[in-house]
Amino acid sequence: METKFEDYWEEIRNEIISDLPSYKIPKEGIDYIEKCINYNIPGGKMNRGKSVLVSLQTILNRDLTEDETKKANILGWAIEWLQALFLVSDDLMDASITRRGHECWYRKEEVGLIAVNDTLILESCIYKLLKKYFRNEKYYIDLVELFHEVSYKTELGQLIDLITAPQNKVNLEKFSMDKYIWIVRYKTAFYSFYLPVALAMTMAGVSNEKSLKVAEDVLIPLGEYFQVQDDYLDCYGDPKVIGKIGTDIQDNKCSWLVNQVLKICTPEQKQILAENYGQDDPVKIQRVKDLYKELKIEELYKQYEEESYKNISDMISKVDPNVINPDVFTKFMNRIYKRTK
Ligand code: DMA
Ligand code: MG
Ligand code: MG
Ligand code: MG
Repeated sequence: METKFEDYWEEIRNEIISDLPSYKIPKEGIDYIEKCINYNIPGGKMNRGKSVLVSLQTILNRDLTEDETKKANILGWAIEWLQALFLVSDDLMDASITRRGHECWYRKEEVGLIAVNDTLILESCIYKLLKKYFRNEKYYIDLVELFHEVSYKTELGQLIDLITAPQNKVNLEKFSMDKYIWIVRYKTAFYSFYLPVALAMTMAGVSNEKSLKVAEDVLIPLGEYFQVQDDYLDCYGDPKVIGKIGTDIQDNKCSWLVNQVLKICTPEQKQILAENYGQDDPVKIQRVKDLYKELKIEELYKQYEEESYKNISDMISKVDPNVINPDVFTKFMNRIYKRTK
């Protein structure tokens, strides 16, 4: 029977847990880490993780060996691991309530600000996994550098996301569509879209500066589209489906929706926005949502969705198949187009 992505989870977790006694760490530490890992790593959509294998298959265009399959899935789990640590810190910084249908990790009584150190432990685990499974591959250092560079970009994106949204200091002049695009490319697109494909290309031995640039040029706009969807779902998604409760309005976020308002609103509407945005008050949040409705922001989103799909399809059709099989991108796009979660 074919091994699925999820089937590698047990092995990977054991890899990390079974190594802990070598540090002579007290038993309660092992229990805590095990709980942290079980709580935060599995349970997502696993789109990012699963896409390494699909990308590798598409690039090589042949059946993969058992070893290749395993390695691609391990890299997929390493991305899920990266995603988990970004989400733990993101929820803490965004003051979110739920994630994947559960209470956010930092909100658990026994966790709180220990979550900060937990994200660092989770990050270290990625490099332990890479070492364990890839130490002897000639592309080992390329993998390590990719994870480092993409992590750095994500952190820079998170930084600007956060300092553009100071608590209780609404200043709509800080927002702009240009800044928005920069933020979402850095905080989301690199790790969610470029990384899985770049890892597969590295494994396949087809990663060089030129081919990675071709991949980046398609995957970054795709990631941008994905984050616009995330911003839309923050306001209009069903918490039961998306597994989280939106916080962008009260968090004063430079979101896609608020930037659309700023593009078309009258000075009076801008005043209403300034008075109601970025405050954790249900009445004010509703006033902002009413303004979105008045300005038909949801309809603008539907338009954007169609246009993006066309633009990205167009970009994909121009990719030279000798550099990389364009199906890699098409498959990725079709997995997220018109998503509701
Ligand atoms: C997410 O941005 C970015 C990272 C790096 C986790 P976000 O705060 O909009 O994400 P979410 O809506 O999932 O909290
Ligand atoms: Mg968040
Ligand atoms: Mg955030
Ligand atoms: Mg969001």
